[in-house]
Amino acid sequence: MTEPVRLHGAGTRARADRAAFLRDGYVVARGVLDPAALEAINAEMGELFALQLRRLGLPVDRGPSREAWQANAARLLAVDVETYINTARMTQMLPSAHRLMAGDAILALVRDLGIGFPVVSTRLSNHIMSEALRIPGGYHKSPPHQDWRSMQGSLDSVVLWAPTTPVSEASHPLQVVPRSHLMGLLDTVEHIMTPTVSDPRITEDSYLSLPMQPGDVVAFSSFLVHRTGEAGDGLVRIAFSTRYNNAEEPTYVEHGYPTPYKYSYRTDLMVPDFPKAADIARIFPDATGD
Ligand SMILES: O=C(O)CCC(=O)C(=O)O
Repeated sequence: MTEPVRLHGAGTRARADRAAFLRDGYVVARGVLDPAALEAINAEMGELFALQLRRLGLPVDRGPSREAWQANAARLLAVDVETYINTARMTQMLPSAHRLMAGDAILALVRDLGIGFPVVSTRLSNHIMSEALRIPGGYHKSPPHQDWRSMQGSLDSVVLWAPTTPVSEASHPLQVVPRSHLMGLLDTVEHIMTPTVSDPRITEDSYLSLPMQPGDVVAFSSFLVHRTGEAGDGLVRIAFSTRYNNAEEPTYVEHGYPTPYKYSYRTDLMVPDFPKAADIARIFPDATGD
């Protein structure tokens, strides 16, 4: 611990413990983010689900509780899986979430850990975890994995994971394998979501759950083995994650900044015959369709 760093509001925090990070592969930084900002993001995410429920003529539970948030999301999932998935994805597009996960507090933490020139590796992810929100046949809990395999960036790249709801041992905590980053890149087997680590040194009792409060952030090496905790308390657990490479790490510079990510789009019309001239005129009154 060295000198304090000014954070949100009038608060200060101790610098993140780089020695512990290098040794264990992760560090939990307490009170890094403003809980009020996280609460506001929960409300914005909830409003996305509410907009779709209203469109479908379905009721909307009010209030900031996890119960209401989950009930609304589950109601949408029950009637329209595709719209649920689109809406869950849309929660990753909120400017407020981007601002938070690329804000001064997060970047200060990343720099504390030795990332001299942080650059975003991957688009923001939101992990909405609840048995009640399980997508039929689709993605649910993350299996044991190392993020480096999908990032393939700088060797010192870090992942930041920040819950917007309280996380206990019983609410699908993030589980890490301390010191597993020291094993380097491990072998994998196929999995529906992401290649899963397969290594006899990683056993069930290797995992450590990380209970956290909104405002806490865990930063971990992209080589650290981690997964979603199995146990749930029946209520939704939400966490954003983001990943940073170090643009000045010598091997990353030497390799010429390669990226494994592909960003593409379709050009056929997803809603047939839309938009027509009348649709355009709803936004631009001067539009004539000529
Ligand atoms: O939120 C979770 O449970 C899993 C997150 C994760 O695996 C990741 O961010 O790589």
